[in-house]
Amino acid sequence: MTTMESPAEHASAAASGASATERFHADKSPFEAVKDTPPERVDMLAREVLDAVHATIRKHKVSYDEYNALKAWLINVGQDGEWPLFLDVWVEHVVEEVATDHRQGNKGSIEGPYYVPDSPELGAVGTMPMRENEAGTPLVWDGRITSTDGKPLAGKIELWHADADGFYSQFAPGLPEWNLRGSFSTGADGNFQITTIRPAPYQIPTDGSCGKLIAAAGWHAWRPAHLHVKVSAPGHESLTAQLYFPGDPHNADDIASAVKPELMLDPQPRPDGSEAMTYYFVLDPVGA
Ligand code: MBD
Ligand code: FE
Repeated sequence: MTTMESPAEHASAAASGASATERFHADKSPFEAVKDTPPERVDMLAREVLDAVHATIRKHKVSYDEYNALKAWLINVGQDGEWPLFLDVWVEHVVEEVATDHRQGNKGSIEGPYYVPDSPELGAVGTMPMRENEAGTPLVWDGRITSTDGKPLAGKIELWHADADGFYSQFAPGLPEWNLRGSFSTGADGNFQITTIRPAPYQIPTDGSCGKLIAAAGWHAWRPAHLHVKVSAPGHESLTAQLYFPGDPHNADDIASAVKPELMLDPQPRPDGSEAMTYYFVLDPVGA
């Protein structure tokens, strides 16, 4: 036994929620991007959301006790820092669907709360930062970035994923800062080869407010195992996606509703115990 803290013992909803909330504020200036939104649109969106809430209350005769429980729960979501988790799990998938509806190239999926920019640059062929003896089946992934017309693209893949215990670096304690986070840049041939390990299925924190809703509603908290990517190339729309593994019991009932058939991988076992796979990305030219 070592005395090093294991994330499993010390990970908490409040700690990962606080990190995700802090990360969101550090990366984005969300109000700047919508500062020219006309009041008519704000009025319409706010009114229709409130109308839907009112209709639900009337339809189901929501009581004062239920209203007060909701009020307390919403306050707690903020205190736990779980707004990024709540929104990305239960809302973002529809925003992503609307935003990428026009694309001819690769299907996308939600970003989720655990992206961190500026991960270590590893070239076109490289191994993800990981601990010595990192647990999990080694994965060797050959791929290419092309445009919708088939032309290879010099671009960049940012990859981040959970470890074999389902923990993300920078959001669970005890992990090296950039563990299983890396950036890969392709040359003009668009080709890359990434070595990493298979992540575990991910259970969203059960000890915070999102977990409380899940338990109270009798839902489960699982996302299937997944790799997160952001793929970009000059003159092309950048792609945010997740890739999934066949046979995962939660591919069909992802709590975040973020699985699409086009995002399924096909890893093949190799004699040395690792797995090999290919997955190609197709990006849409800007303004196409
Ligand atoms: C995750 O790892 C994730 O990808 C999403 C969308 C929500 C919670 C945790
Ligand atoms: Fe994830």
